[in-house]
Amino acid sequence: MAVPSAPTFARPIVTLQSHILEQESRFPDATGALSWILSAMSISTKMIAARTRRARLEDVLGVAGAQNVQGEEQQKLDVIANEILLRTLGGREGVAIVASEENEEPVILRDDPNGERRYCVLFDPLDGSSNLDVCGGVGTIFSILRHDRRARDAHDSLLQKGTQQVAAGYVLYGSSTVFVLTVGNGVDMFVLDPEVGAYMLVEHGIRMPAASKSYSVNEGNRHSFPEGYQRYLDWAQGNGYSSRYIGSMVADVHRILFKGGVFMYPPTAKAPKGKLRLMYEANPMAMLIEQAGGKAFAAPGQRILDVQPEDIHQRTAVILGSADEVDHVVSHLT
Ligand code: AHM
Ligand code: MG
Repeated sequence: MAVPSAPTFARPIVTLQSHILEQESRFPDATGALSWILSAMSISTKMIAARTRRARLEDVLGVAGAQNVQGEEQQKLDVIANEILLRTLGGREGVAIVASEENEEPVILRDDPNGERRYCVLFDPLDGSSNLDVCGGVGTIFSILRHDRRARDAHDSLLQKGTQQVAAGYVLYGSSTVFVLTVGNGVDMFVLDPEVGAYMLVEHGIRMPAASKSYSVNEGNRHSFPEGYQRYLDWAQGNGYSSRYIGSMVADVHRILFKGGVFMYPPTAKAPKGKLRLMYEANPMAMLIEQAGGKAFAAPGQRILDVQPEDIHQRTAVILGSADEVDHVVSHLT
């Protein structure tokens, strides 16, 4: 009788949870705190994905009637997503401070100067939420920093350069729900299997294309961009570039991560320092893009990750994407 051969597993099934544990096991001194925080991001974003899918049915589209700290109207789902993240992260021992786009002040959860090593988590709970009413892609963006126990207060602990991030990621609630993560050694992508309720690893060590003739910017603002950006757009249009802009940073950056190109949000007359927030939009995206082989600048010679923040809600101009395409933009700005 023939002896059955051992089964071959061409491609092992790896969930986000098992991936996090595997990464943790590489660091013998790890306390497990970061893994618990990432697992909180996993469960929170599954809950937000579920609410997003049911938004029209539960009548939670539209505005909540309040304005956030940026003076922008909060969508009902912005508020729901923010609460989900605050409640989930609030239960994790390893979180010292959380800061959200939706809250003017950071929330101090645990601040024992002699306590365990803990982390700060900054997030935009539902970026691009004005796209929700039209079924457009929206996302959650997050950045994780070490809590500085010697810091005088929460702001002092939070105001660290992007280079200090220990992990960053986003979740895109699109035609599928994808979780893109870096813990500083490359970028991995997981897709939520809605039937199983788990994020499954689908791409490991993502490398973005070095070049692609595509730019992503709100060209309606073109006449109020600094001249260098206008010169770049003239050059790109004369050289056969395509324009792709959704108006949802997570969706636009996700496309660029896989297809290449450059995403920009320049200074405008309305937003002279740029519109996007440094600490929970630009920094996590810049870390992901650099980890995938791309570049991320705020201005010529100014890498986003090197900007010293002075305010947790500070805004910045953003130029990020394929290395060659970012170089083309920057070369027109000087
Ligand atoms: P939000 O955090 O209030 O949702 O705003 C951020 C969004 C980004 O997702 C997107 O890149 C940008 O605003 C779009 O702005 P505009 O409509 O000015 O092009
Ligand atoms: Mg946002």
